[in-house]
Amino acid sequence: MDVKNLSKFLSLILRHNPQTIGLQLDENGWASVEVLLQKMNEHGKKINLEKLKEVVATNDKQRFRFSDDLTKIRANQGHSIEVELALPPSTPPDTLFHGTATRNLDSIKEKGLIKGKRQHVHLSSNRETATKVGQRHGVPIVLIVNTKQMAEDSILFYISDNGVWLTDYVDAKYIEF
Ligand code: HQG
Repeated sequence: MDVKNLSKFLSLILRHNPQTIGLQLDENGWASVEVLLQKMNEHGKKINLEKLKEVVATNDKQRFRFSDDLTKIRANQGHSIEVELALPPSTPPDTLFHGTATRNLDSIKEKGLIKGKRQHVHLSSNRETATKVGQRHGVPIVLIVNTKQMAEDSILFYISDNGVWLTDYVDAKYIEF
C-alpha cells in the first residue's frame, strides 16, 4: 500500500471503524502503536513503525498525531465514533468559515449547522480551506460564521491539533448566507 492509501485506511480505523481490524481505542481516541502495527499487518496492510511515521509526517492535513513518547497514535479530528479529545476550550477569531454544498443551504437555514455523524461541527479559519471542504460534497459555498457573537453567548469552541475549529452546533442566526 502506498502512503496515501495507508493514510486513508488510518482515517477509517482511527476515526470511524477500529473494529475493522479488531483494534481498540481508549476514551480519548488513542490506539497503541504496537497493537495498531500488529493488527494492520495481520489484516494484510503491510506497515512498520518507520512507514507509519512517514504517513503521519507527510499527511497533507496533519490528520494524525503520536503521543510524546511515540507509544500511542490518534486522529486529530473528524471522528464519528465517540471520543473525548479532551481539548481545552479556546477563544475563536471573530469569524470562522464553513464550506458546504449549495444543496444543503435550505436545510442549514432551517436547522443550523449540525454535526451529523461526526462528533463536532467543523469550521475553517480561512476561506480557501472551507472551499475545499465544501467541494467534497458538491458545488461549494462558504458560509461565514459569527463566532465572536457565539463566544459572547458562551458557546464553547475547541481547536484540534491540526488547526480545525470544532463546536457542537451553529444556530442559523450566527450564519451569514
Ligand atoms: C452539512 C474533512 C444539511 C455540512 C474536512 C457538511 C473537515 C448540513 C455535511 C472534516 C446541515 C457534513 C469535516 C444541515 C451541516 N442540513 N446539511 N442542517 N448541517 N450540514 O464530512 O464539515 O479531509 O461530516 O455542511 O476538512 O464537510 O476528512 O463534515 O457538508 O475538517 O480530514 O453536512 O472533514 O477533513 O459533512 O467535514 P462532514 P465537513 P478530512
